[in-house]
Amino acid sequence: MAGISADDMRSYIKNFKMDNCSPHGSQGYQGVLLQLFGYTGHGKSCYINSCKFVVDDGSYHVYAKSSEGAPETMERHAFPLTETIKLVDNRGCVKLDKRETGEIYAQLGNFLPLDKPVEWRDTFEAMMENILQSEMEGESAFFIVPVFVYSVRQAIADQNFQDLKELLDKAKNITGIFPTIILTHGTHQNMANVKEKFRMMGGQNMFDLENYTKDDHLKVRGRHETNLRLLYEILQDVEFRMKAERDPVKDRINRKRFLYKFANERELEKQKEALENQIEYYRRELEVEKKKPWFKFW
Ligand SMILES: Nc1nc2c(ncn2[C@@H]2O[C@H](COP(=O)(O)OP(=O)(O)OP(=O)(O)O)[C@@H](O)[C@H]2O)c(=O)[nH]1
Ligand SMILES: [Mg+2]
Repeated sequence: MAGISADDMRSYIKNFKMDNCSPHGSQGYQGVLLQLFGYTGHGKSCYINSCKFVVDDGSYHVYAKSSEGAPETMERHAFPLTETIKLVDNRGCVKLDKRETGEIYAQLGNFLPLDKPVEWRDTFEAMMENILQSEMEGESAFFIVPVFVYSVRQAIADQNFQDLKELLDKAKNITGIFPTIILTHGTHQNMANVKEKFRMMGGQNMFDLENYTKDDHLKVRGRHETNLRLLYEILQDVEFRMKAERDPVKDRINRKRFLYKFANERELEKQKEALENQIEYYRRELEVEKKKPWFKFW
């Protein structure tokens, strides 16, 4: 690999401090939160274990439980990678409908508590409750980096393209950063096609990755380097963004504003749908009535 060596990348990651990012110092940020999100079973938990493996450079441990088949991670958990960096394993989605995406945005905005089950709820009140409850948790100011984990084993069907694009766009709106896209099962034949689709959605920071897993964690130089390079690039980007003046309090207010707007629009859409269903119901009733003989008579 040209440029920086694996050891230097590891050392950069381990010694990364908010204070050293810019002439403005830490600007009130305590650390970096890598917020992993995406479909269930696409490799979020494995990615955390892989990161710990390559950064600690010891033996492989399963920190974040992972499995094939049924959804595994139902609670948000945060795993410290270094003193400054935490990896957050968020609940994965299945359908990507408005119920799930609402909670995904709440997770991304860091408004859902850690170590508690994440439930898909879709009312305006539930979203406001998330925000209010989060005020009672100790306020910590993290620089949030959204990281979308997608398994290349699943090709992107045309009907899913728009939903995925919207998810990534909204993740950008809430965090201020277009998500880094990690493509797991990095050696799968679908890679070129999936990558092209994400590029069309606006993806720029994309990385192919073959995760280390419980059954396959023999250290391989290429895999170690790819994993380190990914973390290194993410942190370089944080450093770049920290050069500008920022304010964690304003960041959080913006995230709340986004959630409020999203929940409000979703509520209005639901009401509109209910009204349309009601109108359709009465229209059909009227048709039935019209066909009755007494109706014709009058
Ligand atoms: N070959 C290969 N297998 C992987 C890779 N990433 C994950 N896996 C396997 O895919 C399965 C699901 O991975 P997880 O990390 O548990 O997925 P998740 O996104 O955390 O899923 P949920 O917790 O259900 O949301 C596990 O059996 C992993 O061993 C990869 O890059 N390559
Ligand atoms: Mg998981």
